[in-house]
Amino acid sequence: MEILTQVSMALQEGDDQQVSTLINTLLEEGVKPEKIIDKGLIAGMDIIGIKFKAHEIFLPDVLLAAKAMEIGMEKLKPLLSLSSTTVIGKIVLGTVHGDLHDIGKNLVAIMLKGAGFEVIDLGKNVEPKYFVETALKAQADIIGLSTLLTTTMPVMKNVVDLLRKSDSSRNVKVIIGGAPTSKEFALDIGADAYAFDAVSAVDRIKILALS
Ligand code: B1M
Repeated sequence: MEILTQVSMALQEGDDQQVSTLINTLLEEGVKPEKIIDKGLIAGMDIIGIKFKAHEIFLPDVLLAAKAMEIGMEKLKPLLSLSSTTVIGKIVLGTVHGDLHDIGKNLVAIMLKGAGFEVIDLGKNVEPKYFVETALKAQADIIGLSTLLTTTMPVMKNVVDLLRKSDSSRNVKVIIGGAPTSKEFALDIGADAYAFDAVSAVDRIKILALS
C-alpha cells in the first residue's frame, strides 16, 4: 500500500504514533509536506467524516482521528512556515461562536504565516464582539472566519454586521471558509471573500490585503 494511503489509514485508526512514523518516512523520501497534508491527513479525515455521517464510527473515533491529525500537523508545521520574512498584512482569525472545529482553521493559520501574514489566532468558539474588537484594536487588515457547522453559519453574518457598524470606513475586510460555506453565502452575508481551502485562502487574502 502506498505510504500516503497508510498515513490516511493510521489517522482513521487514531494511531498517532504510526502517523508520525510514516510522516518521517515520507519526509525522508522527499515528499512535500503540503502533499502529505492533502493526500494523507486530509484524505483520512474526509473518510472519517463520511463514516461518522453514516454512523459507522462514533464521536470518540473522530476525536482520536482529530488528535492524530493534530500530531501530524505539528510535525509538518515548521516545514510549511519557512518561506517568508516580511510581514505583508495582519489578520484576525478564528472559528465562530458555537463551533469547536479548528483543524482547518489551524491549517489556514499555518499557511498564512508561511506566506508572510501576521496572524492573531483567537481560537475556536469565538464571539462576534471579540473578532471585531480585536481587529479594530490591532488595526488588522482582515478578519478570517471559519465554520464547519451549518448551525453556526449565521454567526458569520453577525460578525460582518457588527464589523460594518463599528468600522464605517470599511477598512477591515472579511473572508470566510469552512465546508458548509460558499461564495454565494459570502456574498449573501456581505463578506468580502470566500475560500474553499487553505491554499486558496492565502491567495484571496493576499488580494484583499492589497485592495
Ligand atoms: Co465534527 N462535524 N462535530 N467534530 N467533524 C463535521 C464537521 C461533520 C460534517 C461530520 C458529518 O456529519 N459528516 C458534522 C457537521 C454537519 C453540519 O453541520 N453540516 C459534524 C458534527 C455534526 C459534529 C458534532 C455536532 C457532533 C456531535 O456532537 N454530535 C460536534 C460539534 C461540536 C461543536 O463544534 N460544537 C462535532 C465535534 C467534532 C470533534 C470535536 C470530535 C472533531 C473536531 C476536532 C477539532 O477540530 N479540534 C470533529 C471532526 C474532526 C469532524 C470532521 C470528521 C473532520 C473536520 C476536519 O478537521 N477536517 C468533520 C467531517 C468532515 O469535514 N469531513 C466533522 C479536516 C480539515 C483540514 O478540513 O476543517 O474542512 P476543514 O478545513 C478546510 C476547509 O474547510 C477550509 O480550509 C481547510 C483546509 O483546506 N477552511 C477555510 C476551513 N476554515 C477556513 C477559513 C478560511 C478559508 C478556508 O478563511 C478564513
